[in-house]
Amino acid sequence: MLDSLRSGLQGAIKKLMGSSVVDEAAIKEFVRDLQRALIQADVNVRLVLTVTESVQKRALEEKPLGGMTRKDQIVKILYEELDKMLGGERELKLEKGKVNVVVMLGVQGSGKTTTVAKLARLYTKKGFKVGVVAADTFRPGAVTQLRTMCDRIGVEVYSEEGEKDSVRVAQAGRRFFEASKNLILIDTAGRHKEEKSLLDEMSSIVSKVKPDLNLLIIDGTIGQQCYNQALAFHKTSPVGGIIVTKLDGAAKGGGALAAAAATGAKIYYIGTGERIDDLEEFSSTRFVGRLLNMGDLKSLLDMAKQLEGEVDEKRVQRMMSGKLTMDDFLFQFEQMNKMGSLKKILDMIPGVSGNMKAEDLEKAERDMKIWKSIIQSMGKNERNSPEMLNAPRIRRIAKGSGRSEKEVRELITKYRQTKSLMKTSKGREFRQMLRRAGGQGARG
Ligand SMILES: Nc1nc2c(ncn2[C@@H]2O[C@H](COP(=O)(O)OP(=O)(O)O)[C@@H](O)[C@H]2O)c(=O)[nH]1
Ligand SMILES: [Mg+2]
Repeated sequence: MLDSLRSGLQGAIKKLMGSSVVDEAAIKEFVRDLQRALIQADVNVRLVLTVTESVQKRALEEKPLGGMTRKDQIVKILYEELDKMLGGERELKLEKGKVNVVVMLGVQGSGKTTTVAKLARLYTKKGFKVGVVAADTFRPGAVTQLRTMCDRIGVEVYSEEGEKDSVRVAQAGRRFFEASKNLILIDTAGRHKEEKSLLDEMSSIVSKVKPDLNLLIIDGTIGQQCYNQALAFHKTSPVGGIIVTKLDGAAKGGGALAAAAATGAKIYYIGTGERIDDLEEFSSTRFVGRLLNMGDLKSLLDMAKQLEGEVDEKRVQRMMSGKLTMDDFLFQFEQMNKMGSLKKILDMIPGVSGNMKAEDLEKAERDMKIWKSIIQSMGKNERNSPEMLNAPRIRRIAKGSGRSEKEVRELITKYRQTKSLMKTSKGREFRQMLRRAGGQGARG
């Protein structure tokens, strides 16, 4: 799914990564490429402009975080803006302690009835007591369709033979299940060709039944129309969540983004087939990650977050004055390692390459574990003034940490090297890097 959008966005990123300088012209070109990709994928034009304008603004204004290049920073911004457009990471919150009433909104054929059955199945599995109300009173066979599916999964259905008033069925169904269920799903009709009367019917169901949540079911294959359709529903009955169906086919998928943006509601699930289990939880992080071809983008972002908040100023001051305790040493080494892992992640992004080799990284991680255990066996004085570490102390620490004396000596050697390195120009560079990682650099 979403192939055209994916290849468009990835093409834009690749080009950015390949450019020799990231100046205003390069950023603007990147933004134009993004616009083209999004528009080709059927994303609403207004929306495309909103998103790309904020990408451009931030890309021009924000300075990269420590350990990140300008290019990475821009990709990170794009990611964040797309994620924001999709409503971010939120889960559909239904509480078992109360009766949750959910009404389906959507035009005929969008997949409401199928989705009701899928949800009934999923939430039964999650331990909810689910009741389904068949309030599609118009289409012949609608009740049977729902019953057939729900019987198979053992979910009770409320329907009224001969009753033509869908609002009354919805109300009666709610009352019928209120005492025995904690999740009531109301399937509605979408019979009206003419949009206005459909919207009117939806809005009277919503005002009479007073559901906790209006779920908009949108057909992912209708592309550009998604935006207006979602907006029309949202105006009459505020949409609290979205499910995009039929994303298993050749859907362009841009419509899904558009529907979310039109309502400000989050896409909670996507339908990926006609069978009852073809319902996937929607994660915008994963979705955008897939679009941008960075399965591990999330880890990259987490890492950036960690780097942002981690350096404490006192420690940096102390280290800059040339003093170095064992704890500082370990801390510094950990920071370096983090940069290393960050590089590893950056390596996965097309066009970017870190220069840390995998073996180096593994060794560093191994060393760090060993050193940590050794340092933990030192007394406070020993940690603060490692010069006092003589042979008997080394023996004691080796014993206490379950490490060999050789390993303890190696650590001390590494510590001494680092300490003298801190006084050289390279050390200065490193201290600057630590400072940047501390966030000062990011803010200028
Ligand atoms: N491929 C695919 N088909 C779906 C999906 N959801 C629903 N459908 C099909 O779309 C058609 C209309 O679905 P239905 O639930 O009756 O829509 P309603 O009119 O809104 O109730 C049916 O043939 C469903 O099998 C989906 O996620 N993927
Ligand atoms: Mg139906």
